[in-house]
Amino acid sequence: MLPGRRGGPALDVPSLVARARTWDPRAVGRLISMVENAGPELREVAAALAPHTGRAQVIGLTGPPGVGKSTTTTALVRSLRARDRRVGVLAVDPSSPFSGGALLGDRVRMQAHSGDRDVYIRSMATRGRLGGLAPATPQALRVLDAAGCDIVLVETVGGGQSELEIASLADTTLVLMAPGMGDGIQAAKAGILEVADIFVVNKADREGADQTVGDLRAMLSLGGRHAEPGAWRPPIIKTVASQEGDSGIDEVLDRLDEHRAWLASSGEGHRRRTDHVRREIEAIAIAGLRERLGNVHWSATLSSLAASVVAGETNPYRAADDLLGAL
Ligand SMILES: Nc1nc2c(ncn2[C@@H]2O[C@H](COP(=O)(O)OP(=O)(O)OP(=O)(O)O)[C@@H](O)[C@H]2O)c(=O)[nH]1
Ligand SMILES: [Mg+2]
Repeated sequence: MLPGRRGGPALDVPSLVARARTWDPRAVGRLISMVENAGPELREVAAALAPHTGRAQVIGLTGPPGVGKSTTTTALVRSLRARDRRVGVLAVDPSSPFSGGALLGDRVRMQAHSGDRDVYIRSMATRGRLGGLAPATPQALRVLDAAGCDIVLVETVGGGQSELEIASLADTTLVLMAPGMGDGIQAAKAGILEVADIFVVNKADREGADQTVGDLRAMLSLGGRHAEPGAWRPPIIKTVASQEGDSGIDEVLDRLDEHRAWLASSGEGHRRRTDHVRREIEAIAIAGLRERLGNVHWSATLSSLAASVVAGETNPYRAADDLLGAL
C-alpha cells in the first residue's frame, strides 16, 4: 500500500490504474510520478498498465528553440478538443514551460487546462540530462494511453539527439521550421529530414515562409527514405499557430489522420512500434547491467582481472568474457 498524498486515501497500484482508467487526473498524475521517480512500484505499474495500452496515437513535435512548438501544441489541443478527442500532452523540457495561449504552466497548473477535463498536461523532468528525453517518457505515455487518451502530443526541444529520440517513441513526428531558419535547415543534420513525417512551417505570417517551404521541398527531392517506392511523402504545411481561426492547424490534424491511416495500411505503424519497444527493452537491460557493473563485487573482480592482464596471464577479451560470466 502507498500512503495517500495530502491526506487522501492510501491506494495500491491496481486501484490507481483502475482510477486512471476512469480518467481520474490525480491517479494519472500519481502513476506518472511513480514511473518518473523509478521507485519500487515501477515494475508493478508497468505490468498493470500493459493490458490497457496500444490505442493512443503518439505525436512528437520537435524543431529549433522558439519555432513555436508550445504554441502549436496549444493550437492542436484546441482543435482536437473541437473534434472531441481526449488529449494528453507531455512537455519534455522543463526549462521551457508552456507560455502561449491557454496552456499555462508548471507541473501543478498544467493539470487543469482551464477546467477542461479531457486534456491532461504534464511536464517531464529530464533529470539533469542535456537535451534528450526523460527516460520515463515511454512509461508516461503508457499511463496516458491506458487512461484513455485518443492522442498524446510530446513536445521536445530540437537539436542534438532529441529529434532522433522523439522519433523513437512517436507514431508520427512533426518537425517545425519557421521563416528565416534556412540556415538552420542546412545546419540540421540529415536526421531532422529523415525523421519528419510532417513538416510544419510555422510563423507563416512572417516574410520568407514560401522560401522555407521551397528549401524543404528541394531538400526532400534529394532522396532519402521518403523517395523509396510506397514511402510516405511528408507534406509541408504552413501554419500561424499564434492565430485562432484559419491558421493551418486543421490541415495539420487532417494530415495526422492520413498518416495514421497510412501507418495502419502499410504495416509501418506496427513495425515502428515494435522497433521502439525493442530499443526500450535494450535500454532497460543495459541500465540493469550498468547497475550491476557498479557494485563492489564487480569492481573487485575487474581489478583482479586487470592485474592478470597486466601480468600477461590473460588477455582483455578473455578477461571481459570472465567478467560477463561472473554476472
Ligand atoms: N508571429 C508568430 N509568432 C508565433 C507563432 N507561433 C508562435 N509564435 C511566437 O513565438 C514565440 C515562441 O513560441 P513557443 O511556442 O514558445 O516556441 P517553442 O518552440 O515552444 O519554444 P521553446 O520550447 O523555447 O523551444 C512566442 O512568442 C510565440 O507567441 C506564429 O505562428 N507567428
Ligand atoms: Mg516550448
